[in-house]
Amino acid sequence: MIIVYTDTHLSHQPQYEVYDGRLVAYAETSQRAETIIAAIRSRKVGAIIPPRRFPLRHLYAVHQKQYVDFIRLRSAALNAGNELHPSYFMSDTYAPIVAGTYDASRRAADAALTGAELLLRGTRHVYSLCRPPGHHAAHHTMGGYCYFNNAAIAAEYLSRTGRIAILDIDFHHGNGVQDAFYDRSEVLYVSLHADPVISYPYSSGYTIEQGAHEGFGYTTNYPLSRQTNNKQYLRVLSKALARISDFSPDYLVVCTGFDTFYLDPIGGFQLTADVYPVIGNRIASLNLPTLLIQEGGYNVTHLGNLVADFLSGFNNKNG
Ligand code: Q9C
Ligand code: ZN
Repeated sequence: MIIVYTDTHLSHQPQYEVYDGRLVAYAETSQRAETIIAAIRSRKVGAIIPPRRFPLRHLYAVHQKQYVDFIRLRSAALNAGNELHPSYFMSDTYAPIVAGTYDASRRAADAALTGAELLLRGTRHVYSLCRPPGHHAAHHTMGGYCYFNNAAIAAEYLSRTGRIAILDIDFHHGNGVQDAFYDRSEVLYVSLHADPVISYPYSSGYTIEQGAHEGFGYTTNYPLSRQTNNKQYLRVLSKALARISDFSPDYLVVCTGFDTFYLDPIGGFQLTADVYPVIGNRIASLNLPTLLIQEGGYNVTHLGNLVADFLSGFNNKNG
């Protein structure tokens, strides 16, 4: 397994998100990525390389140019320590812009693209430690701590070479990824997430959303109760993996979130630490060239170990 990481994300340091009109501490902190990379290093999960720089056209393949420009120009106009809560290009109030937002988001997309390029060159497994995350970012909207949709950008790039399956195991539905490929039949999107009746993003992730036009049948949502335990989760994961296997993709992209952990401060099913290596192992058993993209996970005390456990289970697919 190759790990793609840069510390450019350290320049993205929002202090607050607006939650029902009130300022609350920003949950998507830089400590998240720091604790993950520390655990990866100490557990020797794989070689760590920096992302290569990719041209903007890869971002424009998923996002509106005006939207990308907006993030770049607004980031550049801010002084250190200042924070903009824009009125435009937003799907919610959880993605403020600070001076380092554009650079960090751009390099997160580069990390995803670097992983995709490695797969094209024959590497079997790559983990891109993207921060900020991406799966809530849509064509011209940021939201849910996301600015550029790292997974969709990588999947779009890979889709020029083959059929792509995207598995989303973040606690929240990946509305941005679903939207990007909703009417396409050569990119499958399958997501397990908290029932949107009770959880963010509320507006999408329902079973009835199955794709449109040519893409009908190529989006599959599995909304789950917050009470879901390890055994119940693994049962639904098997169904999701069977759908992916039926599709017989050339590449698999995984939106890898750890906010499914029972102690997560903003999400949380009833999943315990010992299930993460099993989840990794089961996904690896699909035997596909796989790009793992970091999404959510907010318990910084446990996050490093959860990710390292998951990646170890993934590495150990025959064990
Ligand atoms: N203050 C991802 O996991 N809700 N985004 C925050 C709590 C927003 C999560 C409410 C959740 C967005 C990538
Ligand atoms: Zn999430």
